[in-house]
Amino acid sequence: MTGGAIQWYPGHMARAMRRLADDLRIIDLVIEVIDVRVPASGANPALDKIAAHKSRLRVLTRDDLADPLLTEGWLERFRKRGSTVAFAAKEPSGPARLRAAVTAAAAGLRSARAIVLGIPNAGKSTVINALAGRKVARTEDRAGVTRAAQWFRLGPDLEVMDTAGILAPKIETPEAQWRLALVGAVPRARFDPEEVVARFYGWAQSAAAANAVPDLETFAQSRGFIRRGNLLDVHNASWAYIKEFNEGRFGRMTLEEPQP
Ligand SMILES: Nc1nc2c(ncn2[C@@H]2O[C@H](COP(=O)(O)OP(=O)(O)O)[C@@H](O)[C@H]2O)c(=O)[nH]1
Ligand SMILES: [Mg+2]
Repeated sequence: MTGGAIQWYPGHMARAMRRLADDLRIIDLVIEVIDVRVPASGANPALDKIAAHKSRLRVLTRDDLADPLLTEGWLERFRKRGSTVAFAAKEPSGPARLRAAVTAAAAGLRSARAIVLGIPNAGKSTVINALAGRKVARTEDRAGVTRAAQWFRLGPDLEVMDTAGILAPKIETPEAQWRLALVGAVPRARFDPEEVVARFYGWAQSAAAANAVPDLETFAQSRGFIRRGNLLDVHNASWAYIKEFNEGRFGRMTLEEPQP
């Protein structure tokens, strides 16, 4: 991945952040959704600046797909900076725990208005639906929140916007690039899936040696990605590989460790 590929539309990101900062004037509580498999690259540090004076709750999603020990480590680390809760969409007690965490985070505020924010595919709609107890999450406005803001009530004095705000992921290194691509935060047209799989496999050899992570050729063979002439269709296999990773088929993995 070239250096150029890392800086995808920085101008757009700057504009979106300015608009979000503007929108945040009517918000008291920021619920930041972070994919717990990429807790470092999956958070946009610009939010720390524009939401510096807001109450903040971090929701670490996809706990069911992550390494439980590393989730503990990340929780401990994030909690030094504010309220943080781990969340797995399918966990039966998840929605109730999430609602309790949001209510607690808003406890000191009078008539709080909350918004759910996060990078693409972080789990924002899932979090909104869990909070609302029904399907409410509509198409998001990439640049912020003001377009026809609608709210649902979470408590007598607590409202949550029914539309999430999208943060552009900040891709600072080639490592962040493949990790964000792998977890679905980068548009498909903007990366080469074979390269992402190769980099992930290289990482897994040392960092996730206990997991049964196949190399792309073995995977392609075992899943029958064979073209005429008995050639392997590694391109289509690489998309299937990424999909299976995100279904947890290679085991629970966290791509980034908290630094001591
Ligand atoms: N396994 C698992 N999948 C999740 C979880 N949260 C969200 N997803 C899935 O991830 C995908 C993206 O979630 P979504 O809420 O639409 O993300 P958004 O783009 O941030 O709104 C969907 O297919 C969800 O079902 C979770 O905790 N565990
Ligand atoms: Mg969504």
